[in-house]
Amino acid sequence: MTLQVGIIGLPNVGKSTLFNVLTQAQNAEVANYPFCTIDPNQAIVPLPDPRLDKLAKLVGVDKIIRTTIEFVDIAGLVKGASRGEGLGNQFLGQIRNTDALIHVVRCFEDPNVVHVSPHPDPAEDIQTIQLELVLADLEQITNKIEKLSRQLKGDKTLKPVLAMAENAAAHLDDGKLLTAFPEKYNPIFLDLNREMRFLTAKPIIYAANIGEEYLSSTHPALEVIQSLAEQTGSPVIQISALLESDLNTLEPTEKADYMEISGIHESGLNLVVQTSYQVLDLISFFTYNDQEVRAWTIPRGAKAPQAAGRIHTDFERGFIKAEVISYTDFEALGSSAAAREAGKLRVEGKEYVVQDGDVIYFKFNI
Ligand SMILES: Nc1nc2c(ncn2[C@@H]2O[C@H](COP(=O)(O)OP(=O)(O)OP(=O)(O)O)[C@@H](O)[C@H]2O)c(=O)[nH]1
Ligand SMILES: [Mg+2]
Repeated sequence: MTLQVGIIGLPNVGKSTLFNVLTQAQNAEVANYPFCTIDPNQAIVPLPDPRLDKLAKLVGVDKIIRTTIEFVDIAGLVKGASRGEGLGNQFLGQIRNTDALIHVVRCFEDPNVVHVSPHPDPAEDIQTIQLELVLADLEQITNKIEKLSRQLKGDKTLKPVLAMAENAAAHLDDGKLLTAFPEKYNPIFLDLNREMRFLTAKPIIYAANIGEEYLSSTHPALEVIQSLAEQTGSPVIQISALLESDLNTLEPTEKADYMEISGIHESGLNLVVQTSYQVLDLISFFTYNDQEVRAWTIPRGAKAPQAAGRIHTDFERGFIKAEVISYTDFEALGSSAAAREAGKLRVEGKEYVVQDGDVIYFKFNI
């Protein structure tokens, strides 16, 4: 279950630069002209999680297997993309396959890097992109409504589905994102969304790409981005893609020194990956044996058998019980034997809702 996060935005806002930072590999072509990214660049990025490193030390193994997120660098969208402008349809199709979006907003001024309009205007730039996503969804749902209306003649049970589609279409027609749709948790809408994969129903992270001079403070544009983001409850992060990509060319100690001097507390990589994890509503649990420690990803709210099923489908079918130690207890006590002695090893059954950071040993029968 590797989830995919698409990096979107206008041309020349720093998407590929951010992507390169994420992968630490300079394999996406970065160039100072629009549409330099034609083929999607995909990268599997491990989720940094210091708990896992600590766990490896405690149990005395070297091998660490992290969970991953896949990032896709998508070419710049322009006004009219939903009508096919600037290879728009192809790019919108790539976005449809993702689970969440990072919307990169250009907040840096640089006369040497052309922008689609005379000056970057974060609010207007965001709306330009979002309008294209809304129009693309509207086209999809209009087709779906036509199809449903035909099918309804033979199958009356489709009536509530059609009503929901019409309701969502009216919402989109107002220029609004489906993440702000009041019925977004309605099971009928959720089914429709699973089938149609609406672009504007995906969680969004707004990434303000700022010049490094603003890194230790807050860029003035952040407020306006934040007020737009609030409408859908989306997180906003501040990054300096170019600076981070430059930092990656330094030795690790030099990099750490520079970050400290510049007042950068967390690398953009960590911020982007962790925020992605958060909007996807995922948590991690850990397993270990005498060779390795490993992190696994599950949706928040998943129960023990489902977690076991991530490791092997047989584990889910033959699930008997789970021996669970919370990460905090494991770290404090140092080993599973010590945790057991202190009464911190719990035996949990089928209904146990796995918590982020649980260290689990599954008992199963196959
Ligand atoms: N001054 C400055 N330049 C930046 C920054 N981020 C990116 N750039 C430059 O902007 C240019 C375009 O960056 P890309 O990352 O290729 O932009 P993109 O959004 O992927 O563009 P398309 O793929 O064409 O849509 C490059 O010359 C980058 O070096 C930044 O924070 N500050
Ligand atoms: Mg690019």
